[in-house]
Amino acid sequence: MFWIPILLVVLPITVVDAAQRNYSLVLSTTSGGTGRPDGWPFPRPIVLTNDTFPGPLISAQKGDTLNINVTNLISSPRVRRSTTIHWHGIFQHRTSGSDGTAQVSQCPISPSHSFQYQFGTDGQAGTFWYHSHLGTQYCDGLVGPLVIYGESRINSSLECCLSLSSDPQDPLASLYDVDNQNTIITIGDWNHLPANEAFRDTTILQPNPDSVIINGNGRFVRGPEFPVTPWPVSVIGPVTRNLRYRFRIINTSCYTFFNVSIDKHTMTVIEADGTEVNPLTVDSFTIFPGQRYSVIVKADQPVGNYWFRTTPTPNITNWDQNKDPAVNNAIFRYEGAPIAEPTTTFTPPTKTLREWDMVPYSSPAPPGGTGLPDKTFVVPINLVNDAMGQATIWTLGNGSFFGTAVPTLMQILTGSISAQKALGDDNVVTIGYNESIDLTLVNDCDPGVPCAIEDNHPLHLHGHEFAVIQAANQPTPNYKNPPRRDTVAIYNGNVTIRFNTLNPGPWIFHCHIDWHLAQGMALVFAEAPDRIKSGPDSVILPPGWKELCNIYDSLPPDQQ
Ligand SMILES: [Cu+2]
Repeated sequence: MFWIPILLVVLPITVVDAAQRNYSLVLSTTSGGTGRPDGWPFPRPIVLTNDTFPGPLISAQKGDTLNINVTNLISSPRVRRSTTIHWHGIFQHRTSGSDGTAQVSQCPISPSHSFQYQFGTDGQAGTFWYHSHLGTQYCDGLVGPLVIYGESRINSSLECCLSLSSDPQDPLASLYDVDNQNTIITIGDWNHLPANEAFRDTTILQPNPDSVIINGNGRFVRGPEFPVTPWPVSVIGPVTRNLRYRFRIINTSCYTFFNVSIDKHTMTVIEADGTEVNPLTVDSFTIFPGQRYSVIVKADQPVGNYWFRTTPTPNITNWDQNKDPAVNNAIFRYEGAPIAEPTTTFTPPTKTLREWDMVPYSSPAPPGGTGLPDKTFVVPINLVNDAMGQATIWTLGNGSFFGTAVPTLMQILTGSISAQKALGDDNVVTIGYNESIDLTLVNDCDPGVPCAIEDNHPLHLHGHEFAVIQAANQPTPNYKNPPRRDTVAIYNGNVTIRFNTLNPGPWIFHCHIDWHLAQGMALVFAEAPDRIKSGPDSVILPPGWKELCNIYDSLPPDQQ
């Protein structure tokens, strides 16, 4: 018998400080013939970030600080000229001034001006995104992915990290081989008119989108009026046979939700909205605006092309998918497959993700605990008309929120919103420190019949993740190990969520259908206002934050 010497492998453990990650984003608008991501023959202006739509990947390692300089060179008069950028899902502890929400956490960045967002990522890791939070400007293209990878990559340069095959610090890393820039998928909807023109008639609830855009590209329905040559559709991959891919999927839509599936492949869900979950294998899932999922897909089918399907609701194009399946979908391509469109057909799913089946991988108890909450708010959603009958207005809770001339954060810092402030007609709700809060979200659907499409609202809370104690249509509440996320859909049923108030700041809670937000479907929690002003949780403002308002307020309306 041979004795095999045991080789002791000692892994080096390096403790390093979190890095400062510096980014520069320059915003501009397309001109000429480039503004047609779906082949529609009439170009329109698109807001570009560093000359691309969607914007470039911003990535960091867990614990890093991000310093993101935004320069506003948006010049088209057909889109909103000023801007803000929100970092969706980032808690912004002590940095609510960098949350990027117009008239809540800052005044907008005026044309030809810059502002640097500065925020830590604390213990967060996962899939996030960024988008304009001024008016309906993100519908004009200001969207992009933001990914925070695990801490073991801290020593590496960014170039190195993006080519790493997987994240060794991720507790679920053994489940996948590839997780990089090419496995991030943004799915959005698109209008052939700029947002302000598409939604000029505010008596409608929202404009209908014209096409589905995957990673910035899609195909408009060709018809007899516009016989353009087939527009190229996005390609996911090429994937290498037998490797396992972590796809990070982000819904950047202004209205549309999608049923996602890949012909002949299953998907194992491991993350929702920045929280890893116990792996759950499904063959389709629904993703609402603002939400993210990480799914692992094993390339275990014969080399070829398969449809990556993102079936939209509403049915944007009234399109028979058998006629031109490239409408709405992307190509999932294997290495070695011909450069051709797939011929695979749709198989109805047998296992669709149910939101309440997701269990957080670590710390499964809800923020705020498993017992009774300190406070419960019933938050009804209603549709009303304005006094003149000239606009539809949504209410969330006791009223609507349209922003105030002085941002909520500035009002708190100057003392005009105190801890004692009662809920007023401005729809700002003061909440205390270290409370567990349940929100019962009550939809506006007619009883006894399925909700209308526009009555399904993905609601997003800034500054927090929350537990979904009872998802829409979930038979019984789960106080023990409910899913945690930052955007939840009221979808054919009421929803109860729970969060705790350990993050002082003004946090907007709003519908992520951007058209509904523009029509007032929002409220603002002024969380522990006294602690925003002073003490260990007090806000640290980026340079130039206060000056934003003076510059913006002096602009003529067409520059705002
Ligand atoms: Cu809504």
